[in-house]
Amino acid sequence: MTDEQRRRFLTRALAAGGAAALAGCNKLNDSAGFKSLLAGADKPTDAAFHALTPEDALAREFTEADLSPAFKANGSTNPQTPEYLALMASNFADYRLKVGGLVATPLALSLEQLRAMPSRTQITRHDCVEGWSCIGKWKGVPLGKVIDLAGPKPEAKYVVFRCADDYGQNGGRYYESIYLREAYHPQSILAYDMNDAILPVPHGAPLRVRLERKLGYKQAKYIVAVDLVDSLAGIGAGNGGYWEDSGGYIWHGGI
Ligand SMILES: Nc1nc2c(c(=O)[nH]1)N[C@H]1C(S)=C(S)[C@@H](COP(=O)(O)O)O[C@H]1N2
Ligand SMILES: [Mo]
Repeated sequence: MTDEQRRRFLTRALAAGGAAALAGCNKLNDSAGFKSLLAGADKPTDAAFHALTPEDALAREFTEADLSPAFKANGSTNPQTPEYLALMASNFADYRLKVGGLVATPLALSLEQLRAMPSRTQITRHDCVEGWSCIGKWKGVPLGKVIDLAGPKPEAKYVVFRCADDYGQNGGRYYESIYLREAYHPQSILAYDMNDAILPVPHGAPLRVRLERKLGYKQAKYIVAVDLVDSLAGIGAGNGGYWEDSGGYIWHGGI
């Protein structure tokens, strides 16, 4: 991250901490994770981060009683790309999750197939760097199971999530990425249900990722493809995600 990007990131994050509380959600600035993010923003190396919190540690899980009365939707909430409008028109019957890149067997999985796989349900807190958190219940297929079905090649190092929405005025597709090994964290799931209902459009229908040890912008919505790659160079501007490319956000995004 350049000094300018770092300055913009911290300014945004700190301004957000002072933002008004949202109905049903809480301000983020009292969260320990958020403070550790700010502390780490100066030198966000994975090694430093994982010295504080082991990578395989679980994010806290909550109970039904803790669910936020309303879960804020943020970023894209109603994608208008022709691809997405067509999927929505068929109520996602024609949706296929493509799993490709450095895999033995590229896949195209329907929602029915994804729902037939083993599932995990988790009640967790979503923390957005804009200064709000909400607790929601997510059900989905463990990301590692989907990747294992395709068979990662030995040289695969990253998982890239490709989304159906064009973000903002720039026409750039939203995307995100993580280390391949992070896909096997027990709380890394491809969620198709939220709060005991089918995942609604504002929250990423028909499929979004939940990576419960990471900040909000890593939780890619409207996922149409998962690609295994050995380098992030040449994808977007090469920083591993839409906001990493355009907002100077930290790629690791851990909490
Ligand atoms: N495809 C896509 N995924 C996205 C975004 C987006 O704009 N497009 N916004 C991100 C941000 S910044 C946040 S905080 C969360 C918001 O998820 P929610 O709408 O379920 O609250 O989605 C993340 N994933
Ligand atoms: Mo966010």
